Amino acid sequence: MLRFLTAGESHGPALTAIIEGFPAGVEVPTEKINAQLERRQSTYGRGGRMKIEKDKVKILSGVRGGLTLGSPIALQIMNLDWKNWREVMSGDANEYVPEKAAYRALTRPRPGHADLAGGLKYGHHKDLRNVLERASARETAVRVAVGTVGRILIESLGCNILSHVVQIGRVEAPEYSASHMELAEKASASSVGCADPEAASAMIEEIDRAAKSRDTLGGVIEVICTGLPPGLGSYVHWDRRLDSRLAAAVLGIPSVKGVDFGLGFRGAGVFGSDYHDEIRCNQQGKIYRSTNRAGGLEGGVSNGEPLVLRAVVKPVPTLGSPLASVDLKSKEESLAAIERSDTCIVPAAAVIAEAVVAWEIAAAVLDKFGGDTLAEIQEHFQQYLAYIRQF
Ligand code: EPS
Repeated sequence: MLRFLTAGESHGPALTAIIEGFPAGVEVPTEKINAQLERRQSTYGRGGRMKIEKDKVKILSGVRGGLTLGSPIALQIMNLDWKNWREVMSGDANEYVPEKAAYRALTRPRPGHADLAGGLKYGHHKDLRNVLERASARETAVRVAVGTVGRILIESLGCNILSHVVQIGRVEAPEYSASHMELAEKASASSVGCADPEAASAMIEEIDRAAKSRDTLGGVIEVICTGLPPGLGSYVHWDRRLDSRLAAAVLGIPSVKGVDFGLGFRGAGVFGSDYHDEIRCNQQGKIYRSTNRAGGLEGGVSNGEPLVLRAVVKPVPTLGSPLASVDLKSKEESLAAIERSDTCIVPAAAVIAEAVVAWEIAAAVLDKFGGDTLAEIQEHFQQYLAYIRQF
């Protein structure tokens, strides 16, 4: 079973992850992980924190000379902002300065953030920083590192993952007709991750407008995975459905409020005859679909078509012009706390979504083709492809 855990506070010394159940013999270059970390950081609409952090992964265990050993893989990303927070955040009572921590205490919860619910749940109402430090989307940095390890595995089997931004605020990109490769190239050349240059400029203007009025913006992203064989996931039980596992992983990204597949929510008003993808057979006897409204999954099982997943991302809840809240110290109504934050994280969410999707697909691949070494997995995979080709 492939699994991972993460630990780390936003302004703590580091983010850490431990991966368990990953096969031996996979080449994991740190540069590949760092390239994804940089993609997550360099998108338009981020705040001052991204000028401080330069995320780089350190592989602490489970990899030797670039090759996985089959043992637990420990990954670490240092928080460069830690030096400014040591006295406020240190776990070591000798370094911790209570007066400085009290000065940074947060008692006016931000609507939309985990502050209030988390403070009540864990008894942190006297200082909601104890909530926000872990609820912060900073943690997604290490999830991108973990997801990239999974991505390397599935890429070695011929799967590819890309994403693009389809909406920011009121600006929607037009439907694209480009090939997946072109879409990926154009989206990664855009600072907002949008493949359509005109829409991308309008998105940038929309973000600038929001920043000027000290407001924030959400949007919609799309992840596409090509090269998946049919048969990943299973219809036999709800928690083995690949769509339910992917949706859980993507909803686990802070700010993601909804996930759909293929036509998804847009298919609500469509007749069944215009929704479902007819099954065809070409002259060489190959079964195929001419449409992919299902988004690559039927009955919770991959069907061999590209996986297409969308996610809606809510606007960042930390507002420079704050909404009404209550000071938990005095119980008086007051404005929510203002913390340094981002205007729009939609393009970053697309990179994070790629990573968590890659991870879930890697887990599904190991469920189906499992083995302790990459060579074993590849052999099982090739055998299965040969069997599938008969149809
Ligand atoms: C975040 C608030 C901001 C973001 C942070 C997530 O951090 P800070 O409070 O330090 O300015 O920049 O995101 C990251 C640090 C990151 O690496 O993505 C929040 O409250 O969720």
